[in-house]
Amino acid sequence: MNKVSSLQVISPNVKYTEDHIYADYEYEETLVTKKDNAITVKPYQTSLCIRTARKVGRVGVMLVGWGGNNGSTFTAAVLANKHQISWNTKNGKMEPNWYGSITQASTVRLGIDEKGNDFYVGMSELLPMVHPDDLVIDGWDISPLNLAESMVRAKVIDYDLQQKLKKEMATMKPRPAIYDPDFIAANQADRATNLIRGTRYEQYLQVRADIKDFRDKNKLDRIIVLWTANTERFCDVRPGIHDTAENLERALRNNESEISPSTIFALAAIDEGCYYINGSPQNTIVDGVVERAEKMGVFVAGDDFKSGQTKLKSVLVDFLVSAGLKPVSIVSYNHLGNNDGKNLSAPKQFRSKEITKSNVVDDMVESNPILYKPGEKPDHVVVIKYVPYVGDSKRAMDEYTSEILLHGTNTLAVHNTCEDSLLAAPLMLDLVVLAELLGRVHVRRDHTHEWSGLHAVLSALSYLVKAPLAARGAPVVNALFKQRAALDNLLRACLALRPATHMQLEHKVP
Ligand code: NAI
Ligand code: DG6
Repeated sequence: MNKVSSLQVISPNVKYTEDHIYADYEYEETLVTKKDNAITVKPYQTSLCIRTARKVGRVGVMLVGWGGNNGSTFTAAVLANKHQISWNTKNGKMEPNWYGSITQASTVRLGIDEKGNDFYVGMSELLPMVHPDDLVIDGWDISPLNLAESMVRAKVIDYDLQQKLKKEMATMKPRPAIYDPDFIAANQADRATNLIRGTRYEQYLQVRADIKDFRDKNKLDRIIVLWTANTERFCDVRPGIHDTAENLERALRNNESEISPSTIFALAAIDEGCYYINGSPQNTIVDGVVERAEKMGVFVAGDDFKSGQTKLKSVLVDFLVSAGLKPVSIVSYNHLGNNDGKNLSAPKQFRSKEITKSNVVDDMVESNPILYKPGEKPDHVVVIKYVPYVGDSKRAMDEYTSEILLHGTNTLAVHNTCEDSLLAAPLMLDLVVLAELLGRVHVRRDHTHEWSGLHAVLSALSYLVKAPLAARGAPVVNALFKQRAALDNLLRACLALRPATHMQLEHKVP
């Protein structure tokens, strides 16, 4: 079970009842207007009541692509931690951990102690969150291999740990899935033998039946469906098909070929009251899906886990631009040898990934008109090569060239060996844990208003993805530590705690 936090906020703005945490929160922003060359700044405040349900309930995770490297590694990590399984390696006996998970292995600055020193707590201690040990896992895969066979195929988990997990993972078998060869690389065809047959609408109904079956058998209160299947090509978004929930449903019933398997999974999940999270780059969550999620009062989030090379990119470019240095050339090369890399060796699937790996610097560039003229961007190239020998151990090599004082240049060259699935699995956990928590958060202006959930597009999870989805009209933030601060401060707000400013005025003002 989770280390139940003894954290208690003593404040006139926080009230604990048996079922909820109530927080009266003053949200402050600054309104800036610019007219000609005159800039005026006007602080404003919005009072919010925030309610967090304390009961977590039974939480299920259904992975689309369960038999993949990420899915089998995630499952192995949950079981190894749950059963506290140790294993032997050439470097000695190893114990399980959740390194790489911000909910399980990172801390949030809470404030200062009586000596004026910063005080940190584990993120999962701030508010009641589902514990990884309590997650119930299921899912689908076009490949028929059970999870033990999938783990062996993935070649990610140490051999001795595999041996200790095999028995339990062999009992886990992915449900037949929706396969459309038009959306993933042709080189995936040999895996595609565990399939839901029939029209797209019949497939949708089967996925809904699977979710019902999983919920009823395990008596679940909340299910989160997480896509960790192969990258699809972008679907050609068409008015009259993808633009509204009604059109999407009609098109589905008409077996429209431009509705992707991932969009069918998303619709089925949403219609079963599940949250749907897209761990891959394709444009699954079209407007019709968002509208459906809004009507059903569930979350959608994505796109594309941000696990290694791109995560570093969003830090380095933020550092350079905020230091007044001008990145003018970014070259992101990588090669990998897992099945993801095999699928991405096809042009249309590569294009999906190229988009999400490239757009991640846009907000940082646009934040500094001193360095960049309107529309000006660094040269930015993404290269992905499939080299079977290296397997899941992706080699990322990046070069960042920036203009510095008096048109000098600085070049950063980085070699980053990303064990892709060992980096992605903790993010999968965080996406599930945080989505489940934020589903128990409701807000209202004051007692004269009804409580409402957060917006259906859960942009609060942007720290974990490359191409964050946001509510219509909302700005997209990719700078990693802005994303992290936004998340930390949202969790603090649920306890009526002001945003962390790191000003340490206690030590600056006499
Ligand atoms: P993988 O190829 O090992 O696993 C994908 C699984 O999905 C395979 O078992 C395949 O049989 C299955 N599959 C394909 N189409 C399906 C469908 N329509 N329904 C159900 N199952 C289907 O790939 P890996 O390494 O696990 O990555 C999974 C996804 O996560 C990929 O899209 C990848 O781009 C994305 N991703 C991976 C990251 C990482 O590994 N660090 C980080 C960011 C994104
Ligand atoms: C090619 O890089 C394979 C991709 O699936 C990436 O490994 C994956 O998207 C992780 O991306 P990044 O850029 O965050 O390491």
